[in-house]
Amino acid sequence: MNRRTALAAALALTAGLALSACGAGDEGPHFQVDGAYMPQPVTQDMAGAFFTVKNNGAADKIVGVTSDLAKDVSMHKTVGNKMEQVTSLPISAGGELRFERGGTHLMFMGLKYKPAKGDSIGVTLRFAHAEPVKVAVPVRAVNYQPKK
Ligand SMILES: [Cu+2]
Repeated sequence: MNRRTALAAALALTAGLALSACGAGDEGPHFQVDGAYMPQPVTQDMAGAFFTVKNNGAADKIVGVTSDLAKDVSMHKTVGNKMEQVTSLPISAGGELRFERGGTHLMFMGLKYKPAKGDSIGVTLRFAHAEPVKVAVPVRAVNYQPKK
Protein backbone atom coordinates (compact mmCIF):
# COMPACT_ATOMS: atom_id res chain seq x y z
CA MET A 1 0.00 0.00 0.00
CA ASN A 2 2.93 2.23 0.71
CA ARG A 3 4.53 1.78 -2.62
CA ARG A 4 2.68 4.56 -4.38
CA THR A 5 3.27 6.97 -1.50
CA ALA A 6 6.93 6.04 -1.32
CA LEU A 7 7.25 6.46 -5.05
CA ALA A 8 5.68 9.89 -4.93
CA ALA A 9 8.03 10.83 -2.11
CA ALA A 10 10.99 9.56 -4.09
CA LEU A 11 10.02 11.67 -7.05
CA ALA A 12 9.54 14.73 -4.89
CA LEU A 13 12.79 14.26 -3.01
CA THR A 14 15.15 13.21 -5.73
CA ALA A 15 13.43 14.32 -8.94
CA GLY A 16 13.67 10.76 -10.19
CA LEU A 17 17.43 10.35 -9.83
CA ALA A 18 17.12 7.30 -7.63
CA LEU A 19 14.76 5.68 -10.07
CA SER A 20 16.90 6.20 -13.12
CA ALA A 21 19.93 4.99 -11.16
CA CYS A 22 18.44 1.54 -10.86
CA GLY A 23 16.57 1.43 -14.11
CA ALA A 24 17.94 -1.94 -15.17
CA GLY A 25 14.64 -3.52 -14.23
CA ASP A 26 12.05 -3.64 -11.56
CA GLU A 27 14.24 -5.60 -9.21
CA GLY A 28 15.85 -2.81 -7.27
CA PRO A 29 16.17 -3.09 -3.51
CA HIS A 30 12.92 -3.73 -1.70
CA PHE A 31 12.83 -2.98 1.95
CA GLN A 32 10.62 -4.26 4.70
CA VAL A 33 10.73 -2.77 8.18
CA ASP A 34 9.60 -4.93 11.10
CA GLY A 35 9.28 -4.61 14.85
CA ALA A 36 9.65 -0.84 15.00
CA TYR A 37 9.34 0.81 18.41
CA MET A 38 10.42 3.85 20.35
CA PRO A 39 10.68 3.59 24.13
CA GLN A 40 8.75 6.51 25.58
CA PRO A 41 11.37 9.23 26.03
CA VAL A 42 12.14 10.34 29.57
CA THR A 43 12.75 13.95 28.54
CA GLN A 44 12.14 16.06 25.47
CA ASP A 45 15.89 16.18 24.84
CA MET A 46 16.31 12.86 23.09
CA ALA A 47 14.70 9.63 21.99
CA GLY A 48 15.81 6.42 20.31
CA ALA A 49 14.13 4.09 17.85
CA PHE A 50 14.69 0.46 16.96
CA PHE A 51 13.57 -1.86 14.15
CA THR A 52 14.80 -4.40 11.64
CA VAL A 53 15.22 -3.53 7.98
CA LYS A 54 15.09 -6.47 5.59
CA ASN A 55 16.43 -6.05 2.09
CA ASN A 56 14.66 -8.24 -0.45
CA GLY A 57 16.62 -6.80 -3.33
CA ALA A 58 20.05 -5.59 -4.35
CA ALA A 59 22.62 -4.14 -1.97
CA ASP A 60 21.94 -0.58 -0.90
CA LYS A 61 22.61 1.66 2.05
CA ILE A 62 20.66 3.96 4.31
CA VAL A 63 22.03 7.44 3.78
CA GLY A 64 19.65 9.55 5.81
CA VAL A 65 16.72 9.58 8.18
CA THR A 66 14.07 12.25 8.69
CA SER A 67 11.18 12.43 11.11
CA ASP A 68 8.28 14.61 12.11
CA LEU A 69 9.46 14.34 15.71
CA ALA A 70 12.79 16.17 15.41
CA LYS A 71 14.95 17.91 12.86
CA ASP A 72 18.05 16.25 14.23
CA VAL A 73 17.83 12.51 13.56
CA SER A 74 21.03 10.54 13.26
CA MET A 75 22.17 6.96 12.95
CA HIS A 76 24.42 5.74 15.75
CA LYS A 77 26.53 2.70 16.28
CA THR A 78 27.53 1.58 19.73
CA VAL A 79 31.25 1.03 20.03
CA GLY A 80 32.25 -0.24 23.46
CA ASN A 81 30.12 1.92 25.73
CA LYS A 82 30.13 4.94 23.44
CA MET A 83 27.88 5.98 20.60
CA GLU A 84 29.33 6.94 17.26
CA GLN A 85 27.40 8.75 14.57
CA VAL A 86 27.54 7.20 11.11
CA THR A 87 26.48 8.81 7.84
CA SER A 88 25.49 5.62 6.07
CA LEU A 89 24.65 2.03 6.88
CA PRO A 90 25.02 -0.64 4.18
CA ILE A 91 22.52 -3.47 3.79
CA SER A 92 23.67 -6.35 1.64
CA ALA A 93 21.50 -7.98 -1.02
CA GLY A 94 19.00 -10.20 0.78
CA GLY A 95 20.42 -9.08 4.11
CA GLU A 96 19.00 -7.36 7.12
CA LEU A 97 20.05 -4.59 9.44
CA ARG A 98 18.97 -4.56 13.06
CA PHE A 99 18.54 -1.40 15.05
CA GLU A 100 18.51 -2.49 18.67
CA ARG A 101 19.30 -1.40 22.19
CA GLY A 102 23.01 -1.47 22.80
CA GLY A 103 23.71 -1.62 19.07
CA THR A 104 22.92 0.40 15.99
CA HIS A 105 20.05 2.79 16.68
CA LEU A 106 18.32 5.95 15.58
CA MET A 107 18.81 8.98 17.78
CA PHE A 108 16.43 11.93 17.85
CA MET A 109 17.71 15.12 19.47
CA GLY A 110 15.77 18.22 20.47
CA LEU A 111 12.27 16.78 20.20
CA LYS A 112 9.45 19.02 19.02
CA TYR A 113 7.26 17.42 21.70
CA LYS A 114 7.49 14.62 24.20
CA PRO A 115 5.86 11.49 22.75
CA ALA A 116 3.67 9.36 24.99
CA LYS A 117 3.07 5.62 24.94
CA GLY A 118 0.55 4.90 22.19
CA ASP A 119 1.75 7.68 19.90
CA SER A 120 3.08 6.89 16.44
CA ILE A 121 6.16 8.62 15.09
CA GLY A 122 6.64 9.09 11.37
CA VAL A 123 10.15 8.22 10.21
CA THR A 124 11.44 8.18 6.64
CA LEU A 125 14.51 6.15 5.70
CA ARG A 126 16.39 7.39 2.67
CA PHE A 127 18.56 5.06 0.61
CA ALA A 128 21.36 5.56 -1.85
CA HIS A 129 19.37 3.83 -4.58
CA ALA A 130 15.92 2.77 -3.44
CA GLU A 131 13.03 5.13 -2.98
CA PRO A 132 12.47 6.39 0.57
CA VAL A 133 10.63 4.10 2.95
CA LYS A 134 8.17 5.51 5.47
CA VAL A 135 7.87 3.81 8.82
CA ALA A 136 5.25 4.39 11.51
CA VAL A 137 7.13 3.85 14.78
CA PRO A 138 4.85 3.11 17.77
CA VAL A 139 5.85 4.56 21.12
CA ARG A 140 6.09 1.86 23.79
CA ALA A 141 6.74 1.82 27.52
CA VAL A 142 10.12 3.11 28.68
CA ASN A 143 11.32 -0.40 29.52
CA TYR A 144 9.71 -2.17 26.55
CA GLN A 145 11.66 -5.14 25.24
CA PRO A 146 10.73 -6.73 21.91
CA LYS A 147 10.19 -10.47 21.77
CA LYS A 148 13.13 -12.21 20.17
CU1 LIG B 1 22.79 7.33 20.13
